[in-house]
Amino acid sequence: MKPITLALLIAVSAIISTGCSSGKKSMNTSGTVSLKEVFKNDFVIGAAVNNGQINERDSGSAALLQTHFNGLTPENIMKCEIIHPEWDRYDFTLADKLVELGKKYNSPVYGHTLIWHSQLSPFIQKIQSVDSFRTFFTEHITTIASRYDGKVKSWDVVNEALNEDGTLRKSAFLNKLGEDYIVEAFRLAQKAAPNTELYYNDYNIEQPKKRAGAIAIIKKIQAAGVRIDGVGIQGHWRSYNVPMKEIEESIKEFAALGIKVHFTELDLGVLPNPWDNDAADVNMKAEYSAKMNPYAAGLPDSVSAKQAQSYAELFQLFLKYRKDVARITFWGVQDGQSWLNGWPIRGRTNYPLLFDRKYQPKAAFYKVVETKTKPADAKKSF
Ligand code: 9MR
Repeated sequence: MKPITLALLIAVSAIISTGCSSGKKSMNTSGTVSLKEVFKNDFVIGAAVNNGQINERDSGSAALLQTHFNGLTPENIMKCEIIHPEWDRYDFTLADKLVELGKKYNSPVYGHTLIWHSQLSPFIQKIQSVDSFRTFFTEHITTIASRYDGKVKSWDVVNEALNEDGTLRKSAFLNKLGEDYIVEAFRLAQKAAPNTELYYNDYNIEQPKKRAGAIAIIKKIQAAGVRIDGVGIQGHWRSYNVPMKEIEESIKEFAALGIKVHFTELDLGVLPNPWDNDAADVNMKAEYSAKMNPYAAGLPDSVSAKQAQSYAELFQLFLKYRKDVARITFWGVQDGQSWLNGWPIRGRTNYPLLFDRKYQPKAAFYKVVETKTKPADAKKSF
């Protein structure tokens, strides 16, 4: 599509979606279409926030966060290495700031994450005995979950415990505590945070084998009489390669367990993947080459349009299952912030989100809005 055609399309869809009566209800006071307003009867629209956004050093993001989003997830600052840097030292500075920001923006905070094999503090590697490890595990969960009970909406209690084949990932937790560590983590979180929702969170759990592993985990927690309120399907997929059938099946199967489904880290990257898969393992790395960074000078309209179509199809599915889907959180606010600019190859220019580097809504933004305000048009491809 020529730039002028895309610009026209965006302008027209903006006029249409703000001009129709349902569109008007979806506008905020400044007349902008607002995602959180558009989907307010369907699900929470969240965003992951980084240090600059939490410290309010990024005015462009601050405006978008307040206009479009009604859920905040810390991209990094509640992870072990930041919040619990040493055995007997916690640093709640940024987490407390985030809670304050949530109040200011009227956006609940979705805590991420209590137990994860990655981004652990260095002291944990040095713990030798099982007893000491159990003490760390118990105190880590209890201290953090109790401090924020009633202040955060939820916790990803355990993050990414599964391998692709549905078996449990080898981690310090599995190694030291055995496979019951997941149920134990939820038991401790439940005790420390009775007013906080508790989720299991992972990537690729829409895929059949890994999904079966997640279902087994959830059933085990439930069979132990321990509370689990939801599952987080991360959603790091690739534009025009979104596993729609598996996602639909997953929503049905997870909802049948009596828990809510959250899409917790949504982004649809547009760059080639060296292994041609949808992994999100932060340890996977590949070499830079210009061929692997094809859109450094800008996103071609054709790619932008395909991405918009993928987002629209996804949101149509989310709306179909709006009773079961509680939240859609994007993994970042605008393209420049995304982890996908640095993973799995450093120094690339990716475009996975709904807002561009200048904080402007992209074609995907308008297509997503249309799924609600003009569903018939959203179905048409560009
Ligand atoms: O987006 C996060 C990035 O800034 C960090 O460097 C990375 C390191 O662990 O973690 C990223 O977030 C991950 C999330 O916490 C869990 N699921 C996969 C996400 C992308 O790697």
